[in-house]
Amino acid sequence: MSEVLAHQIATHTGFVALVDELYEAGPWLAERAWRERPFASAAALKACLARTVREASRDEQVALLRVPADCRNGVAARLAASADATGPMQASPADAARLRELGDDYAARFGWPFVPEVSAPPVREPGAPQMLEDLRRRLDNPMELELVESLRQLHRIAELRLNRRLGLRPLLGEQVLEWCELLAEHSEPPWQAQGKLTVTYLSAAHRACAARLRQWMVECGFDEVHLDAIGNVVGIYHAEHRDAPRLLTGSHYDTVRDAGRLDGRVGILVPMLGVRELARARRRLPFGIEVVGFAEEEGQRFQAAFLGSSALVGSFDPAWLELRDEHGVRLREAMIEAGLPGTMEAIRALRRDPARYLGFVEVHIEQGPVLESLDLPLGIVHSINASARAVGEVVGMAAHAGTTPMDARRDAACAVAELILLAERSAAQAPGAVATVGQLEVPGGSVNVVPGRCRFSLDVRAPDDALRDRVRTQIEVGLREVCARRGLRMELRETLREPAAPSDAGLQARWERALEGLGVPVLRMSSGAGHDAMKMHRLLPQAMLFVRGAHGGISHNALESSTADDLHLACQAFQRLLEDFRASC
Ligand code: HGY
Ligand code: MN
Ligand code: MN
Repeated sequence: MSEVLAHQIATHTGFVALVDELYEAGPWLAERAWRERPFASAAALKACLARTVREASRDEQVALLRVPADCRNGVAARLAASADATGPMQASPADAARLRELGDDYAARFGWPFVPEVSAPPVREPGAPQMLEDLRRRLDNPMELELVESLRQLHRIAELRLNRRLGLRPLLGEQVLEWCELLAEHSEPPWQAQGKLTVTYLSAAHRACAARLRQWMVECGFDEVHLDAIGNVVGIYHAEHRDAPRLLTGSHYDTVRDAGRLDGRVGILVPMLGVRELARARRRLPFGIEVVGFAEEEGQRFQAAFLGSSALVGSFDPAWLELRDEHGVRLREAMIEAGLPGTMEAIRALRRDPARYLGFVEVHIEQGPVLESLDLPLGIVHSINASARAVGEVVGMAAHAGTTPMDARRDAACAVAELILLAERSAAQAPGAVATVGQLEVPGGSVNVVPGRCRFSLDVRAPDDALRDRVRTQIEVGLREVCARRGLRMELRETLREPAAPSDAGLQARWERALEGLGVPVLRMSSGAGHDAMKMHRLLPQAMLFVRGAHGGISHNALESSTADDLHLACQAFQRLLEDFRASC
């Protein structure tokens, strides 16, 4: 903990004064948090204050959000408050008027003033248009969800005030966000023109991201940087002795369509900064560090996922080379067009020898609500859920929408509609399971034609393989019954089946020691999302570190975000993990 903070909170008087400066809460918050001392770090103090608010009464929480009664309009006061935290926000007279109008609507609907999301370096101050968009979005929130969101923003304002008070700048976290913003400049048409992010395997945008990652790795001081036969960007920082084992780490740089800017990328950039700090200090560890920017994890362009990490564990299926994308381009052709060999010989050569590695770690945004709901910046993954994906098609009979009686139809889309609700019901009845039909298409459909064909995707996940399989089977059997009853034909083709991947206990313990050293409360949690770590699990002991996401941890959505402070802690945790390995070498 910084000297300044330690001194400030050494006395009850100083502590109360600090908490009041951060939250303008009156004495109750400080009094309750004071009982929780000592605080191992600023992160521990922040987590304690946030938890104290979360455990307070609803009236106390709402009172925290209410600016002094004499403020004419919450937005104005919060604009002033945000100015206090991050500098004034510019607004045109029209925007300012609209902000006040929506701010009044907001206060009337929720009973407290709008607490805007304040931004901090490197993200530019969003300005009035962004605040108007946030206000409009949050005006639609259910009451209790908006209370949580508002309190989260209050904690963020308090965090920025504490940083200013202590002269703290989360510079490593800011660097990660800045790099994420720069990588997000590369997106595919038509998404780019809409200001949205889509980077699928080996597109021009994908290759531009690879080039940037390579350049940054060189600038960070990696000894070797190369693009491998799959398109993985590989950076190696040697140990004191070249033939020493290496720690393998990394994540993916491809994205889903209309993606967030952090998914995958954070897990490449955090370790890159770990190496940068070692190189700047001219330090060598008793082990090497190999950072991999996996080229493909999301399975968006071709109906196969984890192409990058599959190559490293030797499970790349040769049949994948013949897969075609929506334009009919084969995977092999896309590779060759991107300057890659496109041969199984080159791909097989990428398999890593497990004897040369200490294990695999991956840093990733949580992509879920748990850390934010517990006001924790980081979490340690104890297992990654099992998953199965499939694509399917139901075939009936196209017919005239106007002349075909309802009891004479063989409507493929109606069958898939039943499937969607069946999938939802099956998963909802199985604790921890999830099922999603994320893609739906009536090929060549017309407004006045009964759908004769309907294609769909199916994604089923669960904490263990048996539950995943039970839900998956239930859905498939149900769909067969629907098709039999409706006189339709169906086909279902599996495209992915990944077993649950329990994290290595030793690596988890290293992450735990890293968090304890930072004074961050340790939470072990499962991952509902799939990650390269679940593929690397086949070859090496693995464990992941999760970083809290903002906006309820939303992901695979442009709202995906995290704070420089949380990402800075992730960088510090990674550095401590390196030191933990060094101490045991
Ligand atoms: O789908 C997933 O869980 C990951 O984001 N690829
Ligand atoms: Mn993803
Ligand atoms: Mn991911």
